[in-house]
Amino acid sequence: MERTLILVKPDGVQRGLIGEIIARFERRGLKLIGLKLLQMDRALAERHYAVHKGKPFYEGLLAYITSAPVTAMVWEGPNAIALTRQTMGSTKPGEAAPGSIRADFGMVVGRNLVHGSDGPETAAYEIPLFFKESELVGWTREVERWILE
Ligand code: D4T
Repeated sequence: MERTLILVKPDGVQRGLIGEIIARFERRGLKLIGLKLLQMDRALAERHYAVHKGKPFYEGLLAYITSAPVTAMVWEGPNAIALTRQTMGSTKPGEAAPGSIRADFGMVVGRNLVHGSDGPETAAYEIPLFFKESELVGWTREVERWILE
């Protein structure tokens, strides 16, 4: 089963959209195995966004992601990374598909509400930044056979 790190970013938390965003992944059929609310500090933000260091939007991105709490989650399922990215929509809300989170709630790239790992290696790097293995819960979902074949 594939795992991915999803963040509800500070704008999503401030706007009261945590539940709405969780509901979309939950309804899709992904399984939640980790969840916490935290305030990211600069050190964690630098590690999380290390690949963007030096880009013109880097400092603004760090200021934004550390400006208020985020909700960190790990979701699990077959093809979880691609499915969650489809549910989130393209990075730029103006290019996101209607019905996606970023299209339905966002307007600009610097307030795009959610983060999701963009590949298995990224997920393997990002998940331990936010969760110890002991904080991830392996549980049996009774409706599994009605969601997965
Ligand atoms: P995240 O990492 O937030 O899920 O976004 P994506 O995976 O969809 O997009 P990304 O890594 O290319 O960008 C990371 C983060 O930087 C912000 N950003 C991006 C920005 O403020 N200005 C920009 O021009 C770009 C490309 C938004 C997401």
